[in-house]
Amino acid sequence: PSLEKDFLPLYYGWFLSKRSSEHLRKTGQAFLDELASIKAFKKESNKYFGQPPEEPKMKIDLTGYFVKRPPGVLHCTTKFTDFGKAPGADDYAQQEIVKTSYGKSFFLTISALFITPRTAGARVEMSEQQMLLWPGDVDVLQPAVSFPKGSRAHITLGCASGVEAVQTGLDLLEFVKLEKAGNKGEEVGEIGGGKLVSFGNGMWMLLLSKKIEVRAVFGGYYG
Ligand code: ACK
Repeated sequence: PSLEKDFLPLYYGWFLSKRSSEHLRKTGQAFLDELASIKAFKKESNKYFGQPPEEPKMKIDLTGYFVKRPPGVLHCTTKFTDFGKAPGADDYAQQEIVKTSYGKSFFLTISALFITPRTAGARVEMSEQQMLLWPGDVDVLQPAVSFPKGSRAHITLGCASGVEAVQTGLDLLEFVKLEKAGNKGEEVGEIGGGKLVSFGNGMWMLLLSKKIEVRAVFGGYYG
């Protein structure tokens, strides 16, 4: 037994393989490109995505809009531990499943891509086994609204200027909140990859007709 307290990472999560990461980035970019050229999107992009009002018909560069992209390989955060300072960090790190899964390889399933005026991300659908690594205290929107376990699971693809990555999971919970309230959004049509749904307020989701499987290793990021 060590006399030192374990040094915890900034966050735990699944880190995509380089190949899967590149594939998902490309798929995300293709989605942004196609979305930007859709009539219904152009109609409101002006309002929510800062399209210059003097050029309402110009196609907005969404890839440029989500200018803050994660460096290196993409990841799906399970628990943000902030080097041990975050609430629940020790409890999470001490779980047997977290220790035994460390360094193990998984396949994650991505069921949808989404954007809001703040973030662009991919929705992750966990298996029951993967759900064991999901913390019990993160599927919450303040003030104190809880969602089914795993609702927040996502991969950040990009953030608008001035927006922090933590926002992507919160944005996904906003979609879940609408779904929970019975709001299925407005189906805009089929585009490459799936069904495009608009939820208003610049919130768009692409429900993938063929879910994407990515390879990922569970571990910690120390920065
Ligand atoms: O895109 P993400 O899931 O959102 O991955 C990054 C990662 O940790 C490094 O910043 C996530 N993150 C940052 N702060 C928090 C927080 N307070 N709660 C949950 N996740 C967070 C961020």
